[in-house]
Amino acid sequence: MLVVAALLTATAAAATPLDGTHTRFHVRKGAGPGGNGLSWESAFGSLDLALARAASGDEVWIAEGRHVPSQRVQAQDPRSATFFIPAGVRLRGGFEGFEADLGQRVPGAAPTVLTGELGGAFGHAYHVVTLGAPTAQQVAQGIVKATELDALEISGGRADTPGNLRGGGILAEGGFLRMTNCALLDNRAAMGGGAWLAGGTFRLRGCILRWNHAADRGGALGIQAAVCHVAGSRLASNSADRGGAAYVHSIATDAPGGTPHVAFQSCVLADNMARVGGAAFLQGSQGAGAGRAWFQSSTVAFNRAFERSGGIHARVQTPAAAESHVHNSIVWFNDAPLDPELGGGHDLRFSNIGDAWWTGVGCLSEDPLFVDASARDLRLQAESPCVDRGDNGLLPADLADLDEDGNRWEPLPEDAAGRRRVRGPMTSGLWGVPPSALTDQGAHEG
Ligand SMILES: [Ca+2]
Ligand SMILES: [Ca+2]
Repeated sequence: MLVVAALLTATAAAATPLDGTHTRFHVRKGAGPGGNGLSWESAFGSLDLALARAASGDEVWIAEGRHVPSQRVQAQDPRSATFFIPAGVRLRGGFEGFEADLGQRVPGAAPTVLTGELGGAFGHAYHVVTLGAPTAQQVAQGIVKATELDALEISGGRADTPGNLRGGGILAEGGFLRMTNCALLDNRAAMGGGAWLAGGTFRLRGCILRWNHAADRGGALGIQAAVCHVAGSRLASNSADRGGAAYVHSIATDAPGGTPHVAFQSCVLADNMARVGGAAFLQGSQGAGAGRAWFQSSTVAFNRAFERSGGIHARVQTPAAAESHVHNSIVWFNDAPLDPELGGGHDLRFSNIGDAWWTGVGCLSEDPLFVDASARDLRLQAESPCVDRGDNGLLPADLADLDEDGNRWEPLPEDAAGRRRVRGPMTSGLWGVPPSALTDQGAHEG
């Protein structure tokens, strides 16, 4: 496995500014040597130094600038350099380098970029970030904390070589990851260009996934045998052979009325491209667990497939056919020679589908009247037929905690722009919403 942790065994942190048990480290590019990382004044000059010391429950604050990994998984291979995040460590970016609390950050003002561009003749790292899975001891003791990535841009990974074909931006096999307000940009792989998320639990909130590419499957996200809840996020202009934005495989069958394993909520999937499944490809299976995903209060538009299923493809295969559940959503203006919007098996409810062949309870097929489709402003005009045409009873639980209030079991509280999901005073009725306030179809509340 990795040699990262073994490389730096010196100077254990003395102060404990977090909670008496855990440590907050600081990283500032250009900081001189000898710092202990415990304050901005004594910041580490590289993220590698902090990651070598951080353990579950610790936090690393990273000041703006481009950060390049240098710790190699294989000593002889420069491209094996990666930021290895031990399970349960929180990485936060977007700092200018003076802040004492998170609220002092100004969104977008001080981008912290983790890049796989190694420079010189080295080219690109296979994986910009590699997620550590919890140890067997941590699992046995039930002390697995979430690994967190917060306000970071992750770009320039290239998992394009045999042995390193999955997860250009993020390689996560197992573990529990929360990713908030991050951008995955311009990463590539054979599978899961932006991120390969397998065998763990993943919650993405307020993220942008753009310009990622997979030669095979899952331009932005490859999801396999995992729990993955994506909310308030935009997946745009990604490409792949199958599943321009997302590829989903081996998902355990959701119990009726149970918690979806894979869900996109208040998300926009637009301008993605693939051979099959312009936005998403849900893989069938010859064994247990086909691809299965829920698109809830989301907009899937302007995606394109060269062969089939411009929007979402759910592969029909025996014995385990894939299936999507499209609820309170818009699937419009996608394009393909065969099945321009949807192909395969879909359960559609209270959604607006561009191809009138597809129907379901509460469904319609009328131009959704986006505010400015050509500029990809996919909010709804006041006259849009999608306004108040959703079903409040289909509002999903806030599985990714979109509003960060710690409550994952309230109804989805926000739209893709962070505005209240259902208009009207939250006083009574189903989900605490008065019957007169109805949710809209699509990612945006009109
Ligand atoms: Ca409404
Ligand atoms: Ca919440």
